[in-house]
Amino acid sequence: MTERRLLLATTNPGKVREIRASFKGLGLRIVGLAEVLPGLSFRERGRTFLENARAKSLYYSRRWDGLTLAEDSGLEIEALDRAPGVISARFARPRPSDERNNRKVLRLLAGVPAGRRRARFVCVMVLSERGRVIRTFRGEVRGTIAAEPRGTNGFGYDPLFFYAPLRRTFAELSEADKSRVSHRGRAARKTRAFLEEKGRARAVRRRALP
Ligand code: ITT
Repeated sequence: MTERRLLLATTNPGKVREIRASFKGLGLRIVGLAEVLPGLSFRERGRTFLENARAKSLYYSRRWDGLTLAEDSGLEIEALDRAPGVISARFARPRPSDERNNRKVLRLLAGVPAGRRRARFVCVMVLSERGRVIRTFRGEVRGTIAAEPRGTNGFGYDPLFFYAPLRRTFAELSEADKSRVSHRGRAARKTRAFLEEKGRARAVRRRALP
């Protein structure tokens, strides 16, 4: 029996680490873009996480014969009218980096009091196969933007994202603890449950074959 493969269609190593951990033991071989579609890149143009995640997932799934999972995610800050949102990765143009993006957030929030620094992370995952969307999954988590970066784990805006129930920024959490509460962890668990169900249905169909 051939092992079923799932393409994790993201160029972000932080996402790859977290999603791989969430899918451990799932019984699918998880492959990355560099392995099966080297050299391809997708440019995001959508206005919502869903639009971007769908377009990304379909772009790669049309070029490869198997399950494809892409996700679009980002940080929405209430006091900034939900910026950076879909441009989270590219916020500090023209040369964005995690550090510059974080500095820009702090600059824009200078003088904004603790009570008005509410934010949320959003993650939309889209599972597709051969150019067709199979299902979408969403996760989000609420927090506040800290006055200064804290912690060295994770990636992106994690050092600024303060999660009150654990009294830590996401960059102060272990990967496992972050995953239990994060937008990506939540979306990944829904995706995993769906894939497990789909795997069971597939096994039943196989057994029913004459
Ligand atoms: P792909 O499109 O290749 O997946 P990307 O990093 O460009 O990689 P996005 O367009 O979805 O992906 O941008 C997501 C950005 O949102 C990411 O680069 C971070 O800046 C931020 N972000 C998302 N999830 C995060 C998390 O768990 N912790 C910190 N920052 C996060």
